[in-house]
Amino acid sequence: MVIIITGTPGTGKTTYAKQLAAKLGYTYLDLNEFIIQRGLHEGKDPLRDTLIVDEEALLTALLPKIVANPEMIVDGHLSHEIPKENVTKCIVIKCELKELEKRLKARGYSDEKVRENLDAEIFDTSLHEAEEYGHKAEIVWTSEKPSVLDK
Ligand code: DAT
Repeated sequence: MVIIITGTPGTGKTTYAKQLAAKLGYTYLDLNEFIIQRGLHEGKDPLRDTLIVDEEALLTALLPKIVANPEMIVDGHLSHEIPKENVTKCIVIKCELKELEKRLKARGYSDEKVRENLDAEIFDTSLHEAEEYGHKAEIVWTSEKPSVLDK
């Protein structure tokens, strides 16, 4: 079973993914680390302070690894770009906005980067992208779920 854990930065992907990997005895893969170690990016986008990822090269490097070890948890906000044929389960991690803002500020993110990530969370960007890639996403909240939402 290959489980992908996606969501806005700061929502709690890594915490959840590592706990799940330990519980299931699965291999944990940090997709950002993988991208950096293999040089699967074209540097940093100076405006957004994020890596410009070579998505085609990422899949070429990643898919054989997943096929070779199907008991894997893949943690990263790009993990939903893995084709659905190679994924058993897609989990989108979500977090209430005030709590997410606190977490992002605690990371020392600029106001702009905090805003950008809050917007991504408000618009459910990860969830929509995951669905666009054909994944049937399951949502996990790492904060108290906002009462007005029924997700
Ligand atoms: P991500 O991998 O999505 O960037 P993370 O796992 O690094 O997120 O967590 C971001 C911060 O939030 C970190 O300080 C730990 C905290 N956190 C994660 N899951 C949590 C939870 N279920 N309850 C409270 N805090 C949590």
